Amino acid sequence: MMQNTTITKFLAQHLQGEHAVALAAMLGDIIAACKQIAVAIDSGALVGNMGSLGSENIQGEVQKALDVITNDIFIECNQRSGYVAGMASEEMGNFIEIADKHKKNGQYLLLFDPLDGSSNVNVNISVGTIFSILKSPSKKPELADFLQPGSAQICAGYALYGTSTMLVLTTGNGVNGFTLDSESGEFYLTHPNMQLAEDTQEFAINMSNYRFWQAPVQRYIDECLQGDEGSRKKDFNMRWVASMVAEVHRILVRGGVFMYPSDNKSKSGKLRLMYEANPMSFIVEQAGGAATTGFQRILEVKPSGIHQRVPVMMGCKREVDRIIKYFQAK
Ligand code: P6P
Repeated sequence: MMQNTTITKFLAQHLQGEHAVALAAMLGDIIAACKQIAVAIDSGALVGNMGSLGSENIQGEVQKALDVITNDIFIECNQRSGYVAGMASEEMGNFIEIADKHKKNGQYLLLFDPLDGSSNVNVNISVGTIFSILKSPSKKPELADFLQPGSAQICAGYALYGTSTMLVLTTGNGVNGFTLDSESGEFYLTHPNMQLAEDTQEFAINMSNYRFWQAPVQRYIDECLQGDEGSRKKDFNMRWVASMVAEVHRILVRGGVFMYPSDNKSKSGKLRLMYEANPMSFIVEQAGGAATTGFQRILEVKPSGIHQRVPVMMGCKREVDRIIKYFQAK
């Protein structure tokens, strides 16, 4: 059944409060960027954009051509509304201040991972864009202005470039999902008021890191693997796509828990707080789930740097609460 609520109509009906006008304008630009990114990815192999550039980003990760292309698309599109005063991206060492002529309207900060899971792009597995919007204390933002806890976000969302292109977002009043109709170029409301299942029997973790995990993580996974013969008294399924956007989306739709804990290999974990963990935690909590580092609520972590990494365990609240209990019992 074809939906008839476009994302533009939905936002006009539902955005409220002091940021409503600014959010409508900024989300319009984000939607335009995600549509362009979807086209760039779709035609990637056809125009020779699937390769690596041989350069590394600030994370020390080899940059794909599409990492840079999508980063440039996001920057160009998100200067149009005049509300964004500064941007920070996984692909850029420092934040960028937007030129005065492009920020006549207001002062917000946009943080993003333009192509999360990009190592999957040349094997045709789903990838995504993650974004987070903060209020900026000034029109000339400094680094400290970006370093706000995730609880300060006014909007967060992701685009998932999968079997269909979707946009899922929250502004603090629940989570809603929209699917792109490639013929009309419109995003339509297809997943209203997304709510995480209370229970689950599915976990997502990169099992190859088992020997590096801390004891509470090994305990939780061991119990899942023991299935109905162990203390959980039910069998579990495992998934690992190596694309956080795809994992979190699956969890929003059918439940589960996603884990990228810190371990003896990466003491702070792998995922970045500001433009991966925080926006995804905001979405998961707004859908009734929970998100923890093992020691504290991710949204309460006081950032120390734009590219700071944190341990991430998020999803069904009952499972996350169990994991927290194991860290406390450690
Ligand atoms: P690994 C993608 O590079 C990413 O940042 C997340 O999207 C994903 O969940 C994780 O890293 C995958 O990491 O170590 O399994 O390749």
